Amino acid sequence: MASVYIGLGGNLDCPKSHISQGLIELNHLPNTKYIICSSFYQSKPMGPQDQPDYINAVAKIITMLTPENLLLCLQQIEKNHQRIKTRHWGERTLDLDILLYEDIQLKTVRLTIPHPRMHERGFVMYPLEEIAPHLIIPSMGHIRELIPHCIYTDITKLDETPYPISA
Ligand code: ROI
Repeated sequence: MASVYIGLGGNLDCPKSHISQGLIELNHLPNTKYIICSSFYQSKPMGPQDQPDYINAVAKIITMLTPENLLLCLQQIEKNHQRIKTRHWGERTLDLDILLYEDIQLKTVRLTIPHPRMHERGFVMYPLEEIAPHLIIPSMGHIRELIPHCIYTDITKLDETPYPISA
């Protein structure tokens, strides 16, 4: 089984429920088990500012799916949430990104792991640090050392977590 960290985010139609529901769908993927999720974090949009604030979280799963197959599954979950591409860096109901897959480094046309811009994004790095404070990110370094260099840091940790997943 591979340990994988997934970034979840959204800013339309009650994003907290989309994220909570997304976790349940992750847990239902073949040969995949949900392990833990961070609290919710709220942040200003990176990209056009005339859109609602984002809610983000990071989850850890374990899976036997390959990175490519996992990506296809995540795209299907996004579709289940009526995710429609409106404009570049525009609003969305649910966005799911593979951040890390074990300590694999991979670059194909469809997929780059580790996620190439994760280290800049406070809305990824803060929730990731919450659930993996000792993580070392391949080719980037220790999470604690990367966080002070984040660019997008206008982020608030909410006193709420996604609703729990029962076994
Ligand atoms: N901005 C924030 N704050 N959070 C996101 O998850 C997010 N996702 C995106 C873009 C549009 C780049 N901006 C974001 O895909």
